Parts: sequence; C-alpha cells; structure tokens
Amino acid sequence: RYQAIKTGTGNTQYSGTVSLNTTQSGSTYQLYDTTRGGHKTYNLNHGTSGTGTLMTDSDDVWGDGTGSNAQTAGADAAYGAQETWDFYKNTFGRSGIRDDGVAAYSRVHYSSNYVNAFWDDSCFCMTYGDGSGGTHALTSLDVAGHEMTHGVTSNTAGLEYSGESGGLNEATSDIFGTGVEFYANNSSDPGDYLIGEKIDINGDGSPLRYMDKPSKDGGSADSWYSGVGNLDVHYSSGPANHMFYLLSEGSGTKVINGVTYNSPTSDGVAVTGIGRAAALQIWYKALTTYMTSSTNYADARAAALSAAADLYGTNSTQYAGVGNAFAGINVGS
Ligand code: ASN
Ligand code: ZN
Ligand code: CA
Repeated sequence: RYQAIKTGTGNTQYSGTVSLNTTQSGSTYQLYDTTRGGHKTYNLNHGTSGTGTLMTDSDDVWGDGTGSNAQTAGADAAYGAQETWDFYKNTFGRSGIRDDGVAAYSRVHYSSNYVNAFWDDSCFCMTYGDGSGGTHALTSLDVAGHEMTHGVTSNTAGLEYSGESGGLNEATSDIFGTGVEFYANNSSDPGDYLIGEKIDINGDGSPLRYMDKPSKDGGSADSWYSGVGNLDVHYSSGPANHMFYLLSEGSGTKVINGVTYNSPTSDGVAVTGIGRAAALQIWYKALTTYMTSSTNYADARAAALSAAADLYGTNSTQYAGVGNAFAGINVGS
C-alpha cells in the first residue's frame, strides 16, 4: 500500500509548534519517522506494558499544545527523539543510541498521573508518564535527552547505577540532555543549565536540578567529598554537573539566554570556561573511550584529561580547563 514520508506539524506543550517527520499510509498519518532510524511513537493509553497503539492522525497535525489533548505528549516525545537523534548524529557522528543506525521507540501516557520518565534497555524504548494531574507529561527536551542518554551510557561506558559511578551516569544524562536542549535552539525552550525547568515537577515552577550550583535543589552536592557516593545518584551527580558547567562557562556570574547563573568553586579559585562545544566533545570522548562501569570521580578526571589530550593536545587551553574545572569541584589539584 502507498507509503510516503511526510512533514507533519506538532503542537507541543513545551517546545511550541515544530516540524515532525511522519509517514502517510493510505489516508492515515503515523507518528513514524523513517528518516531517523525508524522512530515510532506509541500511545499506552494509561497501560503499563506492551506498546499500546502507534499514534495515528487524519490531518498530520499532532496535538494542540495542551496536556488535555492526548496527541500533545506524542508530539513532544517525537520532537525529543528527533532532536536527540540529530544532536548525537551532528555533534558526535553517533547514529542512534547503539550507534547502529536503528532508532528506539517512545511510549506516552504510561499509567496514570505517573510523575517520571524512563529509559529501559530491555525494550530499547523510552517511556513517559503524564505527571501529576495527568496534564504535565514529562516530555520536555532536556528530560527526553536525559533519559535516552541512559541508553547511550549503558551501551558505552556502562557506568554502574550506584555509588560514584551512578552519580557520573546521572550527570552524563544531565550533560547531554542539556546538550540536546541547546542543540534544538527552540525559542519556546531555549538552552539552559537547568534540568526539568519546563515540566513543573515541584509545582512552583522551579527546576529539578541546577548545574551551576547543584546544591540549590536542596539535596545535591556541589563538590566531591569522600562520602558523596553514598548519596542518591540524582544528588551524587551534582559535582560532575557542576564540573561541566565550570568547564563550559567558567565560575562566577553569567547570563545565558536570559537565565542568571552564579557558579562557585570549592577552593574559591576562579575558573575560565572553554565553551560548551568543547566541553561536550571532551565528555563524550571520555564516556565512550575511557570510562568503564566502575569509573569514580578521580577516574573521571583522568578520563576527561585523556580525552582532552586526544582532541586538543596536552598544551591546550582545553586540557588545562579540564584540570581547573575538576579542581573547582575538589577533584585533583
Ligand atoms: N527519571 C529517572 C532517571 O532517569 C528514572 C530512572 O530511570 N531512574 O533518573
Ligand atoms: Zn536519569
Ligand atoms: Ca533545561
């Protein structure tokens, strides 16, 4: 039967009106992007297993920008998958989560009022809940990029999800989730060093996490200390998130896309940033070349230094920047 690649319109909840690649099958449109490894978006319709049903539509306009329209979460999820695919492909030359050219799939409307989103290696798929009240799905760009990055991490370094390696696993998801958000350059959700600022998970408009000063969330550590691996992985991620901010932007006060950051260092010594683009390249190479399942904070410093040496040389400002940013979180000297 007649099949064609189409350009649909997504009326998302968090990213405004976006273009989505869809598939026309007969007189029906499917939320199926054959141009990015074959990504499909399914509606679980409040179920918790299987795939539910492939999202389909009669006019190729998806959602209405509100969480009360069932297609809206699908539009956000499809957009998140598209931008995450493009970020990894165009930034690192990585072709999908396994780097094999094959897309994962996404499922929306998981359970009821479910306030989380998660990657699952066993189905090679992404799942999104609808959030409290059922109308604030956890489908923002940074959350989508965060969760799918868990798949990249498990297919590369394999950082074990506990102790210091667990914190580094979580931070890697925040780092590349933030990379996706900046990459998308979407005026409704401009890039920032905050995680989950669009999904109102706290009910007061505050983000889940802050990379410039992680302790602003009330639980995360700003710097490494000997017991940091005993924290929940979403808190032991703090020092690595903070290191990435320092490496990218430097310490002190800075305004980016209208958000004011004020990043301290553990020793009070100012750090100069090397730019987000180089910081992303260093972290990706460290993750995919030097980190292993048991990498801790000291090992992560060595991995990032090795990556910076490979990419820029040991006499580069980027190499020195890695040492300075880790010193700013009390790792190395
Ligand atoms: N949203 C959580 C996270 O990515 C769910 C999980 O997989 N632990 O950290
Ligand atoms: Zn995570
Ligand atoms: Ca963000």
